[in-house]
Amino acid sequence: MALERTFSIIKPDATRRNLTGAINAKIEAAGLRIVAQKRVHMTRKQAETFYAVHKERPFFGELVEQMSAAPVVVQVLEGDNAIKRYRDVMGATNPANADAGTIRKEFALNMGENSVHGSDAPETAAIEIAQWFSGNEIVG
Ligand code: FUP
Repeated sequence: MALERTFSIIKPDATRRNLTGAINAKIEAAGLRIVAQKRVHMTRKQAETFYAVHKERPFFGELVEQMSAAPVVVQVLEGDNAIKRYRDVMGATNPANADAGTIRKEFALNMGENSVHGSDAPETAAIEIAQWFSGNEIVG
């Protein structure tokens, strides 16, 4: 199995409800190691850059608004097949479709306020990690 890194965000809806620890417990129980972590308040510009791939979608404005409305916790997670492993623990984008036991099933409020982000591919993981962490902030 390949040791990989993925990028994670604990989103404003979750930090507001004091769920950082509960979500980290699920991450660690899934065999992922939190090798970098910090709490930041995204600017609108940072949120727009982060979600640039969605800029033509109808939900873009609301997404940027939500992501910059309150602090988030950005993280780098490491483990075997970390990208897929984390996507599995996160559950489906719409919590109504998420499997039992997943973060989104247990904690997400709706499709927009769905508690966590996780990279979807190695290329995006590398770009997203580089947007938020310098090399010496990641300690495996
Ligand atoms: P995911 O990778 O599961 O976070 O989902 P996407 O990259 O497709 O979407 C990114 C974020 O956009 C979601 F977390 C929430 C928001 N979104 C909506 O608000 N409405 C949609 O129809 C799709 C996504």
